Amino acid sequence: MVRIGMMIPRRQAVTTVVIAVAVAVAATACSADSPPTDDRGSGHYSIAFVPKNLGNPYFVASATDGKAAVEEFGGEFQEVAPSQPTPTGQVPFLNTLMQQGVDGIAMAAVDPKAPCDAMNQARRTGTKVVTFDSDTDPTCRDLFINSATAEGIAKAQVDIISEQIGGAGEVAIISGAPNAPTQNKWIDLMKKDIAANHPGIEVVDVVYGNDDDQQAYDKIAGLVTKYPALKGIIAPDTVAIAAGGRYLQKSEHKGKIALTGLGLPNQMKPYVMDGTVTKFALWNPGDLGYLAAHALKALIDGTITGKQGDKFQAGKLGEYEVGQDGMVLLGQPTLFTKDNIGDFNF
Ligand code: RAM
Repeated sequence: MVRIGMMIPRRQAVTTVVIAVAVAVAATACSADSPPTDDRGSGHYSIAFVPKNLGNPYFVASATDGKAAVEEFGGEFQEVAPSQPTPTGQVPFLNTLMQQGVDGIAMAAVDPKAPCDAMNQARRTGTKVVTFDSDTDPTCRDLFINSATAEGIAKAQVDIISEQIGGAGEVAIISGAPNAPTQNKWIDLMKKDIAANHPGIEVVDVVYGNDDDQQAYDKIAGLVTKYPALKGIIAPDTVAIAAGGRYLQKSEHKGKIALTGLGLPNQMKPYVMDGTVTKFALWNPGDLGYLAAHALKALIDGTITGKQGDKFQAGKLGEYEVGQDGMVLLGQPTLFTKDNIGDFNF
């Protein structure tokens, strides 16, 4: 990965973002907590989370545990994000955070490239930047805090749908934002796995609900109408799988069209308990936020630089090591069924 060690003068950095300030003022209005002042180096860590958008329960869980981590090590936490996950929507928020001079930013990227200039500008002024959940180009961040391997996530979903439809039939995919880098990687890997190992399955469509419950619901209704022979839906998106559960639960297709993907156990419990959904996967998004906060602390402290082999302590989660391309892996996805879903609360 590329490291940018050179600092630019603070005044120059401020000049660079002057155009963004008007937008940035509006951006801070969405902040959950009051913004920190420029206190870098004061030893009390001002850390900002920038999810894809506000209001997604998945990122609420990440921010809750991220905030807990920041407070554990005596820092100040804020969360800012656009209301919609559009490719450039995060940029003004990043510019504002750079202007505030926060110590660290943890961002879930909506687009692999659109926020890169803003991220690298912030890094040049001394802010540590990690991506979590969804990565950008590796040259734009110090670390990527990844939930699980893309291969493992993709295979888990394909195996479940194949098992549920008896290895044959039409399947559609519904994701979140069309540009979302990590989700697009999972979709690509799922398609390749299906083509190579499940010749009886045909992926008939890929649609996007934009991380919005109603849009996802409408897209799923559209898929069911458009493909009368549809046997299964894969939703690698917590918003879309919950909308799918809600749609199928009340429809004549309940129990006939299989639905799986990545979901929050708390949202999916009703659909699993009544048999609308039988199996899906996810990791703990709270732990992901907690790990991202601790990774930022280690970068800010200078105990790690982000190179492969760097090790750091992540509070209650224990020790983590930086892998290839500056990636830190949380763990493996968990599979949820009627038998274990009651054991989880997120
Ligand atoms: C949604 C978001 C998030 C993704 C999960 C699985 O909540 O799009 O980025 O990782 O689903």
